[in-house]
Amino acid sequence: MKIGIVCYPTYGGSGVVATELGLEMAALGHEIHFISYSQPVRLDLYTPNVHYHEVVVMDYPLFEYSPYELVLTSKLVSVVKNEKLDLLHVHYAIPHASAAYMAKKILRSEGIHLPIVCTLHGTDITLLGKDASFEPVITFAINKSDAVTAVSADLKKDTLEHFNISRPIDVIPNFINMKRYENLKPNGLRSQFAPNGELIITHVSNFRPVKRVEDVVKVFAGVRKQMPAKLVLIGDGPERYSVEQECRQQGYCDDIHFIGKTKNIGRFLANADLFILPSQTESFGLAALEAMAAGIPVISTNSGGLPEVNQHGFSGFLSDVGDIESMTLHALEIVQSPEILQQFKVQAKEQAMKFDLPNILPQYLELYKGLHVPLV
Ligand code: GMT
Repeated sequence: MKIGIVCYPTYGGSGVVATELGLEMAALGHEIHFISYSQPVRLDLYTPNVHYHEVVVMDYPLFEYSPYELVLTSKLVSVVKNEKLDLLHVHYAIPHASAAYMAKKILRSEGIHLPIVCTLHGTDITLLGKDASFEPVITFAINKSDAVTAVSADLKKDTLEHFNISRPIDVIPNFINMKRYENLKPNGLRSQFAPNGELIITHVSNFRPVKRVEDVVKVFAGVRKQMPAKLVLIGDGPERYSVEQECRQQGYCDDIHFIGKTKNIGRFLANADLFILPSQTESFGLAALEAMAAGIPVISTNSGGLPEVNQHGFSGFLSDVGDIESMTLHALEIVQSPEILQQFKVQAKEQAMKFDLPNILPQYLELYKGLHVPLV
C-alpha cells in the first residue's frame, strides 16, 4: 500500500506518533510518503520505503500571512498523483484535515479517489478546537473524513461533546515499540546527574503552559526535602525561563539539569527513577507512556486521557490538577524503599506493554482495509 502521512514535524506527540506509525508501516513493506513543512524530528530519511516531501511556502510581499494550507493542498494533490498514493492519513485536524478534504475534491474532479483518515491528537480539539474561529472548519473536516480516530476514549468523548459530529470516531490509542526499550540500561549520564547516587526525577514536554512545568519543580522540591534527589528536565518552550527563574530564587538550580530539546529521549529515560507529568490536560500523554516503557513509574494528573495510560497504584499514581501535596506524597510513596520503587518500575513496564506495537498497529491496518484500499 502507498500511504501519505501529513503531520507536524516538531517534537510534539502528534508528529512523533505519525512518524513512528509511518516507520513501522514502512518496515512491513508499505511505501510511506511523509508530507510536512520540515523533516519530522524522528524521521530517518535513509530508511527503506520512506520518502519525504517538503511543503515550501514562498514569501510574497502581498501575503501578510503565508497561505500554508493552500500550498499543502497543492502538494498533496501533486504527491497523490505522482506517487499514486492509495490513502492519506492526516494527523491533527487543522489545517491537515481541511487541506486533505480540498485535495480530495480537486483529485475527484480529475477522476482520482483519495480516502482520508484523520487522527485527532488532543490540542486540535481540547485547545484550538474550542476557539470559535476554528470550530466550523474542524467540525466540517472531521465529518468529511473517510475515517476518524482519536488517541483516547476521553478525547473521543470531548470531540463528541464539543462538535456536531455526524460520523463514527474509532479510538486507537497511541503505541510504543517495546523492543526499542528492551536494552535500555543506565549509562554514564547517571553518575553525571546524580554523582552521589541521588534519586533521579524527570519530565519531558514542550514547556507550554498546559504542561504545568512549575508543578514538576514544586513536587521535586517536596521530594528533595525528604531525600537527596536531582531533576532532569527535557524539552524546551515558553515556560522554561520562568522555571529557571523559580529555581534560581529557591536556590536549588544545582539540583536541576535543563537538557533542552533532544531526539534521543531514551538515553535520559534510561537513568530516571520517577517521571512527573502534572498537565492541565493531556489527551493521551505519550511522554508518560515512553517513560513507562523505560520502566519509570509516573506521577501524573488525572485529567483527559491520562487515566487510560497511567494506572493508579500500579504504574504510578494520579492526582487532581495542581494538587502538589498529593503528587509529592505519591512520589514519596513510590520511592520510600528500593523494593517498592523496583516493584513500580516493573509494573510501569507491564502497563506500557498494553500499548505495545503488535497490539495497536493491526487496528490501523484494519481501519485502512475498511476503506477498501488494497493491502500489499
Ligand atoms: O502535548 C502537546 O502539547 C503536543 C500535542 C501534539 O499534538 O503534538 O500532543 C498531543 O498529542 C499527543 C499524541 O497523541 C498526546 O500524547 C498528547 O497528550 C496531546 N497533548 C495534549 O493533549 C495537551
